[in-house]
Amino acid sequence: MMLNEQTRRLWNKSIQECDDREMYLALQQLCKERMQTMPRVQGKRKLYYLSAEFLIGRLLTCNLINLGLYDAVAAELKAAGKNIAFAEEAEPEPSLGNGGLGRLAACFLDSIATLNLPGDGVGLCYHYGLFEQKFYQNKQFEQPDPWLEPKSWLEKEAVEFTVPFANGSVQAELYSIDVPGYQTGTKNKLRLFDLKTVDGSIVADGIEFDKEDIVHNLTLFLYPDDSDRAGRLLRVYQQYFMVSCAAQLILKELEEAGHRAEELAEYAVIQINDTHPSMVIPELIRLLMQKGVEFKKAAEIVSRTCAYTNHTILAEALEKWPLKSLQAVSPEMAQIVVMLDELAKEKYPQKELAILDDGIVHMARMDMHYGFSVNGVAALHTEILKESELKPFYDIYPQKFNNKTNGITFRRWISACNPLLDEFITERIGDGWKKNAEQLEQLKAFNSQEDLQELLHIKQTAKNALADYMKHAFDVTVNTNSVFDVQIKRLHEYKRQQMNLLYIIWKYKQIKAGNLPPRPITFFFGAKAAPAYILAKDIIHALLCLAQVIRQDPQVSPWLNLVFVENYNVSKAEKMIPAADVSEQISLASKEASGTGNMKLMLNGAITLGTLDGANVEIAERVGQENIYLFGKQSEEVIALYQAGTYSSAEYYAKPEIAELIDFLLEKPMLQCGDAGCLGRLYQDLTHKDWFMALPDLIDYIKVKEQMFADYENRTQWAQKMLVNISKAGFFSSDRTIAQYQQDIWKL
Ligand code: 26V
Repeated sequence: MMLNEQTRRLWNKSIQECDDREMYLALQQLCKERMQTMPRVQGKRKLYYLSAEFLIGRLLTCNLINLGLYDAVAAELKAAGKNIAFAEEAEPEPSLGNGGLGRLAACFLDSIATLNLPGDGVGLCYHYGLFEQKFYQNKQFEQPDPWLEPKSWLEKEAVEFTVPFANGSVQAELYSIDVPGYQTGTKNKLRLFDLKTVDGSIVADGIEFDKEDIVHNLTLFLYPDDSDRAGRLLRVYQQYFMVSCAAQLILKELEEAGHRAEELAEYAVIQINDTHPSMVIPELIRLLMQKGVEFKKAAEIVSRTCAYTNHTILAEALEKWPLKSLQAVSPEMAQIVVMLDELAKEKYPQKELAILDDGIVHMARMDMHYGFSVNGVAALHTEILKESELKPFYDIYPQKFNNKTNGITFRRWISACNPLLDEFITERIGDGWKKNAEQLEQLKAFNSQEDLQELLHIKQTAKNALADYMKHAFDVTVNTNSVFDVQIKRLHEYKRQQMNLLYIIWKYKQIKAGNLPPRPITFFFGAKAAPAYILAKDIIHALLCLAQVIRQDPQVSPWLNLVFVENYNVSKAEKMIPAADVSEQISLASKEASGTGNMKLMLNGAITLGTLDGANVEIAERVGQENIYLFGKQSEEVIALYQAGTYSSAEYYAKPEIAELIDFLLEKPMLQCGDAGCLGRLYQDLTHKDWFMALPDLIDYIKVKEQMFADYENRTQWAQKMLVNISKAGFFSSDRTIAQYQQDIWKL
């Protein structure tokens, strides 16, 4: 009944008369009204999770679930002859993140609210998000991805701040999105700042715009993680705008709660999500000094308020800005950075500990000196930080370092995206696991033939649904009897999509030679490449060309299919993950800080094929050797190889069995589908550089993958592995991660 009232009020129509879009908006309105009257989570100390990215995905389904409305509205729609899925599909997806780091922030917001902890996310309201990926002539092109509409989840707040840039001030306005806890009756908020004078009309020709027109461009796009030079200063402007707004908001709320500026650390804690918001440290100090707090005292207060999370050891990803850039954006803030550097040097004069070295500001170093906590995002990652990457800091501040293995919200990554699996679990062990995920362990006992058959049936249903989607959305036909092998993540050399490519070439050649696999295989990829990351785009090109080669080969196409899903995003993930049989987690050991897709796939009963990297290590520990397929060099060996500097890809290319796979890139079938320049560049890289060592792991990868496909044929045994993976996934709930942040860092 409640929905019918809503559609009447909003559209003066019955449910039957509404189209999908009207239905979506009615449901959105229903949620928003519920949330408006919900009280905020209360507590003494409040968390501010500062992040340049919140990859929240569509919100309707999860909000309905958390508000306890989902079943009722789904039933009401069904009674009216409608399917809620169509309304869900009418929601535009905001692309406010690059990948794992942004999606993690979104999962955390859900868990923070669900654990009834007072904590808001603070970030930027990008109008076009990252970019929409289009394939044309087997290449990636980028388009703006607008998501804002007149009626959206955003609410305008009556808060405006002035952000003082060197060359004039700009005005910021605040929007927020309610974040309801799962069955808590309370909410937090995601606060997104926008530039008042932003102007989308300056964008032309894809995603090109005047990078210097700050008063019009500042909140148009999310910076892709590997962008061009011209965008860098804009990135500093964006970051300073974000943290200046955040700092003003935090001090405003402190004051409104009746506290003094000096009491900041007692009433607020700031989690700095990677170094993108690190300038909040000098900015807060600057604002405290304006309120009369002396510099050293202000630095001490802020140091007790800020905590830093590191998400990567890749040197090229650790942010360093020329001091000149900071000065060009905000001389006052830059001056505080200089003072913080001098203060740190009084105690720690060593070069490797310097915030400011040779005119370059090392953002992470500022966080480590002037934050009270430094955490990595998986056990292995934190150990590598302590032992090598951040060792000089671990030596002087051992008490600051701690690990918080990442997690994912089960509300989205099982209840919303795989309702049949949710039901399978709940029928057997009750619904306690939704609030206490470790209870999933109890599922292990349900391993009768009947249970296992039902589990396989659920997987098959999800595969059929994905195949239907691929048909109607892309006109791509997928064999639902094939194995679904899935690699979905940003395109990066260290994640080694190119190694998967070489496997598929190997398999192609095997089939040409008459060695058929036990059953057909579909390789799914989903990945965006940063627009300026040439080699990543070359890998996409090679995969798309190979897909075409296979499609056009009547001898191979019944057995192999390579499907590269265009514009991979959260809603595509929600369709692909429940359908996956095999989860490809094949990064070069030591390079993937954690990974979170690995957790989502495991939770949905996919079996991991992976290296001992990031959280794969902890997955392997839990499921045991029989329930995961591991291969490749381990992190110590890789780290030693880099230190020795002795790796030579040419030595591997000298092996004929490897050479014939790489050579295929430049053979006639590929050249007929693609661009010799792009394919040649990839060939050159693999044969002469291969910085992320795909070749040394390749033969082992092929061997283990073959074993995996053979084992897949014992369906009962495979289902048993699926069951173990699901039952051991409880640890990877972000509720666990957040409980640990709360206990060890935030103490709210
Ligand atoms: C940034 C850049 C920028 C410059 C070029 C290369 C490059 C490569 C990687 C990155 C990623 C920066 C931080 C990040 O997104 N880390 C991811 O964080 C996830 C959540 O903790 C984690 O699961 C992923 O393993 C980690 O890569």
